[in-house]
Amino acid sequence: MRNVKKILWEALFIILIPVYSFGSPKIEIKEPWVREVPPVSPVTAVYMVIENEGNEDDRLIDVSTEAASQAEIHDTLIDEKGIAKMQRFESMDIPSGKGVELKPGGSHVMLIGLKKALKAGDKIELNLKFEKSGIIKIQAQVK
Ligand SMILES: [Cu+2]
Repeated sequence: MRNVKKILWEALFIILIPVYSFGSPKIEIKEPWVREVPPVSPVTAVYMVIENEGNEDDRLIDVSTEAASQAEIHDTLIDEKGIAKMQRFESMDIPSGKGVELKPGGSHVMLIGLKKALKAGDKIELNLKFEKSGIIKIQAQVK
């Protein structure tokens, strides 16, 4: 009897594992926008809310755009003197059920080497590459 119970429990376990491990992130990008900068500025920042309604974490691993020669993932950190400094990261975690807000004074996508001046109202296209969700194309408005 003991053995039968054990086998039943094991069978149940084997059935349940695939059900519970079948998770996936569900990424949605909300309110993307680009900061308008003077035409002489070669850099600007892109902000947005990255939501993950899925049941698995994801990670932003790359950003590219035709509008700039380089796009980097940055965060703003306060150093020991209280001065805000930007730091580059190779990736950004997008936890399941939470998501991340990229906002002024915090994390952002830095565009370096703007190919043309961006005026308020212009739109640029960005490719956000996620570890599990793949590439998501978005349009961000300059404002
Ligand atoms: Cu930056």
